[in-house]
Amino acid sequence: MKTTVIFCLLSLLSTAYVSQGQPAAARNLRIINNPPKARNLTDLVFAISPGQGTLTKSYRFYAIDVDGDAITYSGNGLPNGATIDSATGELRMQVSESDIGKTFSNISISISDGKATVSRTISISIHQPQKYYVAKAGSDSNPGTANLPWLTIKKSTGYVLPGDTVFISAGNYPERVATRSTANGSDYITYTNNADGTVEMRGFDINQDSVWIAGLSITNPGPNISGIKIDGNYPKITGNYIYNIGGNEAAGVTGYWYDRPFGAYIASNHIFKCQYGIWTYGFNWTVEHNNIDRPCQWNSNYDSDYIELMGEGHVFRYNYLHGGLSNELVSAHVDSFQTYDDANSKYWAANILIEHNFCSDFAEGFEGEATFLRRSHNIVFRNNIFFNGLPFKTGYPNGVSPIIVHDIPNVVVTNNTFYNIRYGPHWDPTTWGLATNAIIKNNIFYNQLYPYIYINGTADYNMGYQVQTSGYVLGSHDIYGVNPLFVNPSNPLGPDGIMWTADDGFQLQSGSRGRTAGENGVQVGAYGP
Ligand SMILES: [Ca+2]
Ligand SMILES: [Ca+2]
Ligand SMILES: [Ca+2]
Repeated sequence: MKTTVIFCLLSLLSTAYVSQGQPAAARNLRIINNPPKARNLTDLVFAISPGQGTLTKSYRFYAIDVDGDAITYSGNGLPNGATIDSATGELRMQVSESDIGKTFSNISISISDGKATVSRTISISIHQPQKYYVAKAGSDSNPGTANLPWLTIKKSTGYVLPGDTVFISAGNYPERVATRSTANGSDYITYTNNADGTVEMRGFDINQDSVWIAGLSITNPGPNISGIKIDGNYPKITGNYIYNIGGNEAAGVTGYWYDRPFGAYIASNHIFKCQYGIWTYGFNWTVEHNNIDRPCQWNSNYDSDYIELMGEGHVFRYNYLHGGLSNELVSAHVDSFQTYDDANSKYWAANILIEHNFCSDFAEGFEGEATFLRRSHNIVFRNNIFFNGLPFKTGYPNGVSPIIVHDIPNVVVTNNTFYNIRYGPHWDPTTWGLATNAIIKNNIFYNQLYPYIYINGTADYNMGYQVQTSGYVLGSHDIYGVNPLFVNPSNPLGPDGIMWTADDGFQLQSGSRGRTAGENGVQVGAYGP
């Protein structure tokens, strides 16, 4: 991390010097300090119900420093026994049911980057969780109770505090809801259905921490607007149906890159016919068990992809990315996973784990470019199945490639199954040459032009069938020309329709040579270790 930042700074300095011939301009770059940017330095509310006794509550203040300076956190006037971890910003305190209704005031929280300090005086209130209700038969002059519900979801945002739940009854609510940001906490503010039918609405702008959106149907948010936009930390987005959303960066779920929202949990959503499935604009997101289905190029001026990954520390696992159709993706270069950078956006991706995903109907399984900032690194693909690339252009009957890497070091590709894709994994040697330390091991390649090319790193113990090997540099323990004997590749999920079970079509038959073809005799392909 540190090395990368220094490297970027050096390259910026040398670029400034060479292109302008003015060392003074380079010196200016060095002395500018941006103070920490603190998104959630607000009053806090902790929830506890009668009968719960005493609970330990924790809440993480979260700042970013665009210069990459280390940040420290401190507090003054904290409630008795409360602490703040100077490195992580995590506040911990004991809360008792007898504290319900109390407010601890005049607490000063400071965040420093060693050169500048941002401080704010906050309060911590102790709150008994409440339930609120919204229904089509309600009225916004009601109190929001089960018997006297509100009419709009928006109305509830002025009342809810951490720990509260808003139950929304069946119906169509033609509103876009922005959560307010005056108080934060670690207890979830939950917006969910009232278990009485489909709730359809136009999505959320999440502007505070710990908001949970569950079991809603989201569509029609407006031009170039995503179904759910995350600009708060620790949101949970689960079990929603998000559909028919298009335009510039319009995704089922996205984040606000410049605040680096932290710790989003996005799981078990069905994202259907959106221009992009998910943009992970943030840090440390977990994206799992989502069904990202039939991406669609609604606006032909923009690309369309299943997942765009930006940020650090993300995990993508057990997602099903599939269903793209050539006639709905007209000029889009649809990728299962894509990351890129450019001089304006300052995007990058690092320390990413991509495992146990089923991916089909793509031009590229992964398109990773880091040629501008040269800041992306450490992306791991393991136990994924990339199969049946999307007919892309004349001459590309099965997509282009499962993995294309431009200038990203430490890309690891182990125990994946690649089936019916035009070319093999491809490390681009023509840009800055930074795509070093690649590892490509224990994979299966089936029906593609070549196994892999331009690896600067280690490639070995792979198994290939119906691939051309003549003229390519290959691992000495690779095995070619032997059928890996899949169970039934025409039915990847198998008869039970569930991913990663024993009946899956890309499991290997018991007599398969692939059962022991990997390094140290392990099974190759996605069902190996
Ligand atoms: Ca700074
Ligand atoms: Ca793309
Ligand atoms: Ca199965």
